[in-house]
Amino acid sequence: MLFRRKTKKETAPPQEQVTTFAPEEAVSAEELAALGIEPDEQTLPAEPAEEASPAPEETVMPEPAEEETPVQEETAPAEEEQLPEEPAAAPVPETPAEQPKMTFFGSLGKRIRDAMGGGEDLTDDFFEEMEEIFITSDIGMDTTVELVQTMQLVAKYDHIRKVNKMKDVIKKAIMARVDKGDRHKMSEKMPLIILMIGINGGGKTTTIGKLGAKYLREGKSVLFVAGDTFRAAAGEQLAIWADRAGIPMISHAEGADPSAVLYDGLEAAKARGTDVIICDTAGRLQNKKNLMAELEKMNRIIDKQYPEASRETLLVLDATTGKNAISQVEQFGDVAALTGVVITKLDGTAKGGIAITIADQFDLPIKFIGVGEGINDLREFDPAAFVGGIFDE
Ligand SMILES: Nc1nc2c(ncn2[C@@H]2O[C@H](COP(=O)(O)OP(=O)(O)O)[C@@H](O)[C@H]2O)c(=O)[nH]1
Ligand SMILES: [Mg+2]
Repeated sequence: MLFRRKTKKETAPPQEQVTTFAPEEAVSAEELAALGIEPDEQTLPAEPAEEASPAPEETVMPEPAEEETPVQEETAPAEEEQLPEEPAAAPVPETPAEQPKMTFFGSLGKRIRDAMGGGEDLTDDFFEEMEEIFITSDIGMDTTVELVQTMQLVAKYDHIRKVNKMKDVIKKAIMARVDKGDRHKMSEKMPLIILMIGINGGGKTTTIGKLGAKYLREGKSVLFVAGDTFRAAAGEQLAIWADRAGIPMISHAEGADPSAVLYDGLEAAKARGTDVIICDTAGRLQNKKNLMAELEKMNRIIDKQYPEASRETLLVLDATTGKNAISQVEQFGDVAALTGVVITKLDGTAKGGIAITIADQFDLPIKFIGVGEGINDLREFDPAAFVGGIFDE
């Protein structure tokens, strides 16, 4: 479809892509605005005196101490290794979802913070280091180059001359790629039909369970539709989540036509006045033609049965698959009109870089992130909180 914004040019060596950093070069507010960055109040350029004086803050680098604390977050899910396909065994955490500190930038965040540690002058060396950190953190070449160029522009505009003053610049550059404004929000118009698509094992069924529970907590009525009829286990697994959350579910036997299940689901939802209908699907990307036909048929059923309902089609992506997630967006983008993505398994894997790449490479908002296997381990995607996570904020 039309999501792909750029073509890859993975072959060129990184060094050749970085423009040389010339701090004195003028950057206009328009140039920043074109990148989606709101320029700060322009300070007068002639003020490097302040930067040059050995300001006492330069030694304020408390990060390493904080590195030890995040362990505390790992205590809950640190039981046994879960086998795939068996979330039945996963404990249901009864604690309500508060917003713990996000740790999905593990090594990426630490390496960025380390690179900013000294009070050195800002030169090409810093940008080359950033480039290498990005590329080795699941951030593709195109996104890396754009991030570095944006950082250089912002640094020039903001008259940043020291590497330890780069924090806001880095945040702004990443935000410019990741933040899609209101599009991160789900449609608030009820009834809402959510189709979940994505490859097997990505976390669709688990996300449906969590999302259903979330809507329920918000006072909405919810119905699950077991549209993954390809494997019996898929329906059983969704039934467990439905039980857990106390959400009704419509299902047919294994091998049934998913559209027929959806049809029944929509009839039930209309009769009950259900607010949110969440439909599972089978993620058979190997048979793209079938998948496309199946999803088209499901959409036709919705057009016919419930045209007044609002809709979301969410692609569920497993962060631990790294760059493979990119080709999944391309492939599923070909077979469905996606309205957003959910990035799962961002807990403890430190693969946050892939989220930056996906947000940058596609015109698609990240709607939710999965941060564990428990029923409360789903977060609405908040760009500022996400980017703040790099600096442990
Ligand atoms: N750690 C972690 N595991 C997850 C998350 N989301 C899903 N899983 C696990 O990933 C596996 C596959 O999930 P499932 O929902 O069955 O994927 P589906 O095949 O796309 O429906 C299961 O073991 C889930 O418990 C997450 O956010 N964090
Ligand atoms: Mg499933």
